[in-house]
Amino acid sequence: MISVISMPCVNMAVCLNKLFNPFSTCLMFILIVHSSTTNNNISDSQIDSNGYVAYCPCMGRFGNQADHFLGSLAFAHGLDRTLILPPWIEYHHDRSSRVEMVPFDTYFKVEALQEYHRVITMEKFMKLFAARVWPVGQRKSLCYMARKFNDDMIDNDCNAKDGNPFGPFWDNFGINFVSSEFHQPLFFNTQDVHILDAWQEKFPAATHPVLAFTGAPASFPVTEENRHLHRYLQWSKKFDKESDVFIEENFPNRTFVGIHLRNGIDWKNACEHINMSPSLFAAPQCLGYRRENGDSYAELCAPPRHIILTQVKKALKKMRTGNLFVATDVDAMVHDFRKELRAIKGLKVVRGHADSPHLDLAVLAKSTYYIGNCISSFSAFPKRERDVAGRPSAFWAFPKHEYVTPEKDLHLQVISEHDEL
Ligand SMILES: Nc1nc2c(ncn2[C@@H]2O[C@H](COP(=O)(O)OP(=O)(O)O)[C@@H](O)[C@H]2O)c(=O)[nH]1
Ligand SMILES: [Mg+2]
Repeated sequence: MISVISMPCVNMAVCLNKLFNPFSTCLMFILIVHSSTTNNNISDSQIDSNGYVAYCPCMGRFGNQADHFLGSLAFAHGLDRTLILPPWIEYHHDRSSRVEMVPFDTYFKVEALQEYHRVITMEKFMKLFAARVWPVGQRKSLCYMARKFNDDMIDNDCNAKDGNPFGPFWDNFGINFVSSEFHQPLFFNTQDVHILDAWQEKFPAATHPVLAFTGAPASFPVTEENRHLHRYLQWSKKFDKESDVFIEENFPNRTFVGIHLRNGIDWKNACEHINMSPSLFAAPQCLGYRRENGDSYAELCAPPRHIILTQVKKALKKMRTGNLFVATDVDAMVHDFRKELRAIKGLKVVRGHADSPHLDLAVLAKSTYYIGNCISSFSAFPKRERDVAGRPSAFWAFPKHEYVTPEKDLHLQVISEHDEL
């Protein structure tokens, strides 16, 4: 019966005809009722009675969003709520304000995350569960404290949809908020039982089935204790395969040094603030979370050309290969490598994919040896992936005493073409 009623209306003219035929109108009505109950036809056992966590990955590009993701996963795990996997927010190259939402599972396997905790893609949650679990009139946004940047914004509210990408993100799923709630003074460190209890008490699942955060419920950069969660972030079949094919085509023996050069103008500008920020961006990944290895310095953020050449040369020598893969946002320095390292036997320099940062990341993660930028959260992604897999990595100009003392500096500038390799 239902299958007859649910027959798709492939031709618009036939549909309109049916719509105005009294008998068909009745069928249409049943069809509409049927499809809306289908969405609600979720059994109680499929609903997480502990509730859900949703958030907008509204800060920064992929590297920042990935750091935030790991913290959000830990937060949902701490609260024992299902994490709704948001799409990744991508920005158009034309510098317009257009953003694109890329479903989470385009890049990563949902099943791998499920080994750690309950997760569901936002697309699936909105399609199958939202009407039942999170009715339209009961959607509240959650933020630490009121967000108000201009007079047009509402007082004492998260204004969760104000600005870009905030508005487009929730609009992508047709989500509007009826009101806001603030979670101050609570932060996201739910490993502290007092904090955890306070969250549960203030926001119980019975009254707050979905905690919908204006931004990620996590710190940036990812905290030390959450770094290991990266093991559950596994590339989707598509990216795993594409990176393998790329490696086989370019480096058939699969031995290569992978490097990340972050050198666009936005980066150079950011690096100018390094002296005012002893632990800028992803810096704790090499300087330590308690700055055990000192403060940031200019070369760590924007390594000079001679340091890059020296480190690459050392790495190729150590790995006994001439294969070099260069991923970059702007300048791959291909000409410099070919010229300055021409004495290296079998030197082959291959540049990455300007249009596919994720393919670059997947290839970097599979390199034999990796050198990244300690300050960059993009560089941090393959570093974590390699750490959990036990693969070796290094950072530009780190440790400082090896690369930037005045005497070493002089020494490093002389790169002999005739060194034994
Ligand atoms: N294709 C490609 N894009 C890159 C590379 N490095 C940086 N980008 C782009 O620049 C963005 C840098 O922003 P983000 O990921 O937040 O990292 P961060 O700014 O370096 O901390 C990335 O998301 C990419 O879009 C690279 O090696 N390859
Ligand atoms: Mg960034």
